[in-house]
Amino acid sequence: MPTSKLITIERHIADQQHLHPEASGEFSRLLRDLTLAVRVIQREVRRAGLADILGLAGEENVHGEAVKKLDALSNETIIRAMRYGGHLCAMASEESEGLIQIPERAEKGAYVLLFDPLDGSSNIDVNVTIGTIFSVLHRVTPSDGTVGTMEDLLQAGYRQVAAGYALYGSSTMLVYTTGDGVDAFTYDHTLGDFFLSASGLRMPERGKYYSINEGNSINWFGGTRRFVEYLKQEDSATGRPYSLRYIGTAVADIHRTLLYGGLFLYPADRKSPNGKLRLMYEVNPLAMLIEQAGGMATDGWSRVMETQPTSLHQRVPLICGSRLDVEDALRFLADDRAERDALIQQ
Ligand code: P6P
Repeated sequence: MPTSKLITIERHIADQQHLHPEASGEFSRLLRDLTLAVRVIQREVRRAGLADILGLAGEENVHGEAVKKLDALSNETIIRAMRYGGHLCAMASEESEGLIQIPERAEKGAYVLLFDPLDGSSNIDVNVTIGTIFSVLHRVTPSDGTVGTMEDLLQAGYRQVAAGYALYGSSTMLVYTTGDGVDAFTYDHTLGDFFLSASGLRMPERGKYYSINEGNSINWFGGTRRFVEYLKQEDSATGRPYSLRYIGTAVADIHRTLLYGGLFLYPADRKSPNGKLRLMYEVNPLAMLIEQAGGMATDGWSRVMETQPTSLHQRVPLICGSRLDVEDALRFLADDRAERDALIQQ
């Protein structure tokens, strides 16, 4: 929880490594390089308005979505910061169609990195919080210095060794887990470093917020509709009605959910039976953080990190947050399973 100690992220990473004498230090160096990339991205995000790098880069990403310049810049920054570090054998990004090769002359490491370089890019031009999301897995092919493969990337979320996000809001934060709880760091611009601001984040068992795009309600399955109506009913014994908070940047909505509890939902619906969010570099890392903070992360029916990936950019529904709130949601959404499965089998 809140900490009064003055600990930089570098010191924290070193301390955490010290707890694992068997660690080679490769993982620590990976996190250190990733932190550098976040420092560069946050600088560009902070000066976007001044540097006139807002607006479209004139490109389209793999999903046919207009790419804004900051997206492209963030993507390049992470790739440049990580590809020669010697920790990775492959990477994947929302902004890149396939596997991102580690250069031939670069040393190949034991990990793979998947990331969304700038989540919430539709909010860039209106100065609403955006973020970077990352997921780290250990390669499954032999760690023999060879390049990684799609098999190394397409692993279920429960196999992640680290996950986290950077949040470019009123302050810049870095929140991550290596499987031993969730720690949060806040950037001090005057010193140019991240300082530990909360250690061992735990979310409440139940919250008072729900977070969903009500504009999609016309497409919701019956169970989803009944659950949201349930949350809006007056019942002081169960703290209802809940309040709606929806920023439209998953990292920001999840950050609030981590701190205050409640629910974040991007459910399956009749128009998008697999939801919208991407499994590999949005849902899996966010789900690991939610679980590490004592919450639950599902696809509406089962633990989402059990999902066996079939492609880099596949979408998956996400219903996550405080344990008691998610359990309530699952009871309602059970009614939607058959209709949803019928749609995805078409
Ligand atoms: P909608 C941002 O584009 C994003 O991928 C997530 O960060 C966010 O939660 C979601 O899309 C918002 O989608 O359909 O509500 O605008």
